[in-house]
Amino acid sequence: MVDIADIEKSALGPVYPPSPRVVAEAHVKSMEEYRKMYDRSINDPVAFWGDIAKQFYWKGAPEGRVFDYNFSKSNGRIFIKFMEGIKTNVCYNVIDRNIENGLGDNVAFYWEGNEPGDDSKVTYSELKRRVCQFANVLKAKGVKKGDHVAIYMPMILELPIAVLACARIGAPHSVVFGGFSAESLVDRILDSKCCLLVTADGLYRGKKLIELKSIADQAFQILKDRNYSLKCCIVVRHLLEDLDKKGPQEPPKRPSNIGWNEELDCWWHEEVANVSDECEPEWLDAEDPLFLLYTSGSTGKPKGVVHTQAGYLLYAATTFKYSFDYHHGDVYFCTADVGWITGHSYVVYGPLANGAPSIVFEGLPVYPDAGRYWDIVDKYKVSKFYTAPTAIRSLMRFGPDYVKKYSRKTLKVLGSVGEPLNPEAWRFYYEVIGNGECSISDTFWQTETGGHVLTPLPGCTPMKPGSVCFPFFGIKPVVLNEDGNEVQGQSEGYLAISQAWPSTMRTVYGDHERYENTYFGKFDGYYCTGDGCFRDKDGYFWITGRIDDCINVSGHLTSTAQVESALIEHDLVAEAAVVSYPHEIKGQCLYAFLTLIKGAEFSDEVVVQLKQQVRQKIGSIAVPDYIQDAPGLPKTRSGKIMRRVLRKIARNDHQLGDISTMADSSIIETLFQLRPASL
Ligand code: 6R9
Repeated sequence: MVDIADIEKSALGPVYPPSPRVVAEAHVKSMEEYRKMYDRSINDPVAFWGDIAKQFYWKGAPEGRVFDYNFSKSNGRIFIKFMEGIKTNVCYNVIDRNIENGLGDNVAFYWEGNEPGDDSKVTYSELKRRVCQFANVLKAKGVKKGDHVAIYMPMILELPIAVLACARIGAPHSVVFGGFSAESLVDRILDSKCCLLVTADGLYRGKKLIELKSIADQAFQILKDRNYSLKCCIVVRHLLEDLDKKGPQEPPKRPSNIGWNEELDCWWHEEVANVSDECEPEWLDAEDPLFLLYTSGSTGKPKGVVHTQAGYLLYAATTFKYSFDYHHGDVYFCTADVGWITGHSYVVYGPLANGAPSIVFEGLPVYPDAGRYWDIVDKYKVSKFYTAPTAIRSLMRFGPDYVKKYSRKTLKVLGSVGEPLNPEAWRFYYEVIGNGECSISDTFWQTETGGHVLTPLPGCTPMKPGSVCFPFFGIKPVVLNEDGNEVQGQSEGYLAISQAWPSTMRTVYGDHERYENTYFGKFDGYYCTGDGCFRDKDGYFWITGRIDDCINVSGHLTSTAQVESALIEHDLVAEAAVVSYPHEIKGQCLYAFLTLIKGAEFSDEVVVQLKQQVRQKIGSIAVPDYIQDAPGLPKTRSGKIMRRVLRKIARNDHQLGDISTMADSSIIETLFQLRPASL
């Protein structure tokens, strides 16, 4: 959580004027112009989005109201409908339409591999051919409109190609981040009933080999045990191809052992060799689903967030254009993995919808050294750059020399997303990385929102370090108090949104009730973000952090309940409670309190086993940094674990506040004494 007192201090200044480098060409040149556009987007959304929609391709016309929604459970079912009745295809709009506009020979994606020097690129025309080929492969495997396809891949070009091929044939994709475990992959495949998996032999992250196919094989075994079968598994020959091209290397750059199931597995390169490179897009309703993407839920089970065609396309395209002030000729680099929403909206759909070249980067910010991002920036002449605070903070630790080694003279806009960008990191980003000449876009949004919700606009918004500034077009944010009443002026409270925008998530896949309860249940009539915020006297928004049971680790939301249930599955564990703990680089990390079963002894060995268990059940991003012995946990009389108190104990803060509801406070002193020695 960000401290309100710190925010209040930052809110008083300094304010950074829009950077001169971007002012001259900015799409929105003044706050006055922003307000005019913003007011129209709120008061007449149909006209506002209707004008933007004219650049895209549609068949027919919407039936009934162009934009219709209900945000209030007391009025019945929650729904959002945008341009329903019109037909379109997102893949056609982000590829073919650009080719028709003369961009066929322009680069759509640059690929930069884990190893410097390992790179490639694809133009819009080539991309169309490759996407059509893969779309035909999917069709040949029996994938039809409405079927779900799971994608579990490294950051290689085949990843956006698979995504776009799904969009072309109307088969919603469900991308599972390549760092997730076999069990997480299984949970997602089962929940969304995917019929096919696309994966790769493996990848290197820095020097670490990740054998993706063998993790997928473990997943198949679990699926088989649960009587679930896939049509097929399509495997990209990524590391092995490297071996074919360059010969054996030291260390061997390939998975040690690729399992192969003749009935299920097939090679991507063999399949695409046998099909046509033309594929008529499937014309879909504006409200047909485009993709599912899982996000952590506070009750533990991940939620399949559903986005649809038209609204998502228009919102991703428009936010990309304005939040990064994109112009023809810009080269854009977003460091996010396509396994997360940022990769969906701002590596794939948003940039392509604008005909931009987007960089797909396979590697890490610190490999081979901490200058890698800036090396890429100079190599491709990147002008718009988008990353996460955790990366900025980790590079900050390496000092300015790694940055200054590179010219970075093409940079204009520096974006940030995923968690609060604290003022210190903001200044490093602005002064060191951007040489004090670039605009910072700290963009607040969520998987559920599809695109940016609060952000400054480059060349327009005067910036306050640490603030996400103002709402994007179409977003009507409100600050609510505990009772659900809107508070005005300078205020602190729950960040909610009072009117639908085109890319509001439509449902939780398979559980509309959970969707209604999670996002619309707390405050009737509002979409509740689950984040706390502060609005200062000038109307600037500041995000204070999650107010539910999710913790933001390195920009990835992790559900404490899910980690707790992974820990509890261990034979020796009776009870577990996970809280956040500040971490210099990750922003926050996980701190677990464990009560072992009677007679079991807490030891380093148990800690190692438990970390291993979480890694296997969820993935390494969910592994707690600290695990402490807890012979008992502080609980309310109704039996609820008091995580608020555990957070204080983890921080060695003896000011516990009101503990009158605690059933038995005798355990507190013991817990303070058992804090790990490493703290
Ligand atoms: C895009 C993405 C969403 C949660 C969100 C909030 C946090 C994202 C932020 C930010 C402060 C920012 N968050 N951007 N907090 N400042 N600029 O990250 O989606 O993975 O669904 O996470 O991330 O807590 O609610 P997602």
